Amino acid sequence: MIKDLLISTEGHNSLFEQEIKQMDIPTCKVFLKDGALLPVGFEEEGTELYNKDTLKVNEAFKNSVSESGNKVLKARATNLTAKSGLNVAVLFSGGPAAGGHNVVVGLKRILGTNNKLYGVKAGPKGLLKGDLFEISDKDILSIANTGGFDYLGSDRTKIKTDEQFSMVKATCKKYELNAIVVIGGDDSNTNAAVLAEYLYDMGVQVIGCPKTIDGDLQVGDLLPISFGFDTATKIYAELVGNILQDTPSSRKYWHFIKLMGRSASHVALEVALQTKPAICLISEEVEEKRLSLDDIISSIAKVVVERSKKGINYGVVLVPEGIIEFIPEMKHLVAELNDKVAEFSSVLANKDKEEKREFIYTKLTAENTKLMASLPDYIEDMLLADRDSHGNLQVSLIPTERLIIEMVQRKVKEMDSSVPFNHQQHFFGYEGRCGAPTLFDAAYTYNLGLTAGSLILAGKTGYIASVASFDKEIKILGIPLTGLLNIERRHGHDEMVIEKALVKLDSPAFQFFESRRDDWASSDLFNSPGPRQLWGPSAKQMPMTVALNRVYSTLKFDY
Ligand code: FBP
Repeated sequence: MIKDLLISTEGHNSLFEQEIKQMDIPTCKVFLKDGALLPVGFEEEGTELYNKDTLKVNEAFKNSVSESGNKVLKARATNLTAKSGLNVAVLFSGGPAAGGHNVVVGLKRILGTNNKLYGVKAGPKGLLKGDLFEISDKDILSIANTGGFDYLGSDRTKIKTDEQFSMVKATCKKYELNAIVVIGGDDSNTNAAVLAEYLYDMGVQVIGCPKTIDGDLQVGDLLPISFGFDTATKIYAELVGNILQDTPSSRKYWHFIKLMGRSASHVALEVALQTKPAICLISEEVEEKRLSLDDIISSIAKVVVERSKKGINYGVVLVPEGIIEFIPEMKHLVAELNDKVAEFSSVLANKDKEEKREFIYTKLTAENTKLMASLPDYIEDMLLADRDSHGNLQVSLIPTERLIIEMVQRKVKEMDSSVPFNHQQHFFGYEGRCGAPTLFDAAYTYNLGLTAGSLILAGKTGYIASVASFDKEIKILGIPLTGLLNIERRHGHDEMVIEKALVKLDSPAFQFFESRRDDWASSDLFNSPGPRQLWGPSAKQMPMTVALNRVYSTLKFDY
């Protein structure tokens, strides 16, 4: 009997998965009429987007801007009459984030039975290769509320060459596509903006959906957070809470925990608010206050020594994954390395690690050569590793936590050699990306799917779907992608990309953290938030940073 039960749970069918696939997903009222699900129409919301490079962007994206005028759209209360005969493709792009499957579920349901939804296999690469399949109603039942991107797969291909554009056009023709939905982060939605412009003449609509656990795809009240952030931070907060609980139990270790989040420190800040560790570094603060590596190390060592005087020889330090690029001296080095790695990519490709280092020393300024040579080999090698196809340094591969531990150890010894400093290092990253979505992410993503599908049925192109105002009267929005583009340096030259939203030091979330962190450092005030819940007391809790920054009066979301 038990053996049969165990066999029946094989293939994504644990008792938990059986239950969540059946779970009702909270749905925004605007999509419901007499209990039936209906697409919404759109009207102008009243905001026109403008930023520092708008004029240049408007010039490069003439079609999209002439359509949208860079004006934000909001759902109209009246529902659209259903369309039929459309062929829509959906793809995941970039790193996985919990809830992606529910976007597909929402899309499929809102498009209805008279339109076809195609899944693109393995991300943008699949779009180039024309690797699509039709999504059935049965598939949808098996993926609802499940984690991961495994139903379609994903990749990080940037679509930019003429050859790639021709391949996309060929795919559109082959499947007679009317629309493409790109589910991705800042780089992937840059892809979506470019595709919308390029496919405009063919009449193929392109709509983006905001995904990334990093939480750095945000547009104030219009797009408070990307999906996947809530699930990832709740998973990390559970693990960090468990480690915090271990520290006064075993009383012997300092734990240095690197948390994923390529650039911005939203993940680290959220986890800190949820758990209250002794120390949490915030990359944006390091950059703005121009803290050197030595300043950071000294501040950590000081806390270690002072806690030791009180008999507390343990603690937790949260380190944001991307901090290395925010330390001013390292930022200069990385910027120069990015240019040189792009310029000499073919030469570097044929060299081993040691040869790469020797070669690059000859190409850097004297100051950067000195800094590079002072770093341990394991950091140097990772700084020279290949960038991803969007030109990003692969910070998840850089063991920053190890570097910090080694330097803190030396500093503590210098300050007071009697202080014990035993340490452990961790990296929480991949374990947060594919867990089953929290109720927040499950609802958010399903409604994003309904929004993206409605934008398509309303004939819109070049927008990113958004769900906002989580505290009351959820708003359904379409934000023009061109309004989010800025010029940044990538691969050694200027490119139009969606700017990453970083932690602001004048934001309510950072300021609350700043007001509490000294107390968290001097005595144990940590808490353990426990496992994420789909039902139970904390099921309806939204990210704390979102509630603080959007100045909500509640932590509970409401559909
Ligand atoms: P996205 O921006 O594509 O969502 O990916 C974010 C991320 O999870 C980062 O936090 C991390 O640095 C990176 O992906 C790791 O990438 P990879 O999966 O290529 O190792």
